[in-house]
Amino acid sequence: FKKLAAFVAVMMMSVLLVGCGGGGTQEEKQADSNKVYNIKIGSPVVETHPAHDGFLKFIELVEKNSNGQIKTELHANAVLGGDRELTEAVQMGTVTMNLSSTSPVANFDKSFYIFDLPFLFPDRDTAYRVLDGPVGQKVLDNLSSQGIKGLGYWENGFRNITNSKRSINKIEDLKGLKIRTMENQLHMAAWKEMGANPTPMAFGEVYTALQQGTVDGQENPLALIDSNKFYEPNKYLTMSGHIYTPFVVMMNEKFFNELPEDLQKVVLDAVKEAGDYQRQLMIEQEKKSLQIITDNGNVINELPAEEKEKMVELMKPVYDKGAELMGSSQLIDELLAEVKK
Ligand code: TF8
Repeated sequence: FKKLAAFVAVMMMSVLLVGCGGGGTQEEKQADSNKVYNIKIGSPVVETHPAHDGFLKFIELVEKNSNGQIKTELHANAVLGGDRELTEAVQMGTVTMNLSSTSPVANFDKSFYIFDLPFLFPDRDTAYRVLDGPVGQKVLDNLSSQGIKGLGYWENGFRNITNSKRSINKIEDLKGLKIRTMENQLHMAAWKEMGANPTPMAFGEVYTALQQGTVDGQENPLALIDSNKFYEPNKYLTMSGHIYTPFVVMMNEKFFNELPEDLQKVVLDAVKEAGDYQRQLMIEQEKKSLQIITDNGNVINELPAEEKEKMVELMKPVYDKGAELMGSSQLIDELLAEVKK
């Protein structure tokens, strides 16, 4: 009898162990297929920006492909906060999912600084290829140390300068200009190098700061200059394309890990497909935005090619600073090798 009891005990133990082993048993799969998961999305962009359409596409895809197991709620227009607040909320789990420019995320994981290197990507297609390749994935995976699952990259875009004082035709025109930058040390270093006076500030405060003259200018991709109406307080737009900023789409890691594998795939595939869609929309949006800014009577110029060349030279110490901030130049070297491929 003792032997039998011991045998039964061992059996029960192993049933329990299997039960804890991560969704392996039939009953568990059954239970999983009834469970509903709610994704609370925080978006920092206004509804006229293509990243909002990206989220709408994501929602359509996950709700369809999860057979009703994934529900979503979208809080747009930065009502739950901007890049930094939303990323913190996703880290804590009070928001499930968000997107942010990669630049403020460097304050969470320093490998994100690689995307702040000026004049890194020659064009969008190179950016897509590198971001969606091994280096991009490595950087996404680094977010794991912060309790965040990096899901993929969408597009914010190539940044251009607006200001209230003058067209930027040569680097010297930037001298003393008070430029709002993102909260990112490499961006600040770049503007200092160019002779401007960088002021880091959360995105939500930029319009008022431009209006009140706390800063003279700011830099962002055309779609954001349009959607947040920076062309109203700033009459000068200089097409400089000095940095390409990706959006990184993130999820609370614990939430992601608790999803059954098939739903994890539904989420990842939806981020990818919605991202392809959003990137496509951005190309059209940039044309529309430029038209809107033009129609508003703004003075628009291209930064002359030879000045751009000078700027590229001037940015060399910023690359060194990037290596210093990241503790090594290894990732930068890997990235540059990918860009050249
Ligand atoms: C910035 C960024 C932001 C975006 C988003 C709207 O300048 O480009 O505009 O990350 O929060 O702060």
